[in-house]
Amino acid sequence: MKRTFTALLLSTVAAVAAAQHQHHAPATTPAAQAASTDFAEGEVRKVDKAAGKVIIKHGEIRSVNMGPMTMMFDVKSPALLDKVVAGDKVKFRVEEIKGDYVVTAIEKAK
Ligand SMILES: [Cu+2]
Repeated sequence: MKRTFTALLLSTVAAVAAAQHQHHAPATTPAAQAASTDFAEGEVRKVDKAAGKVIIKHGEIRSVNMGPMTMMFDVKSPALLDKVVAGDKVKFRVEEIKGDYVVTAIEKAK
């Protein structure tokens, strides 16, 4: 009995550890959905307008349950990248669209 419990406990710990590493897991809670219009803060590292991608060092993004990191995002429209260049501090909105994290709005932070 004790051995069974220990095995169960270990598998639970492993599952939790795995979940914590999947920051890109879909946000499924109603609260996260409702917060999808929140703006996150970050700093642009690279703009690739031709590819429609931008690399942003960002803070916490509550709309998609993501902690701070530097990562590449798709953008909804390349035109969104007209007004930002590498080094800009920005506010931006991220939405999860078909499993990808997509920047749907971005503006220079004042
Ligand atoms: Cu991220």
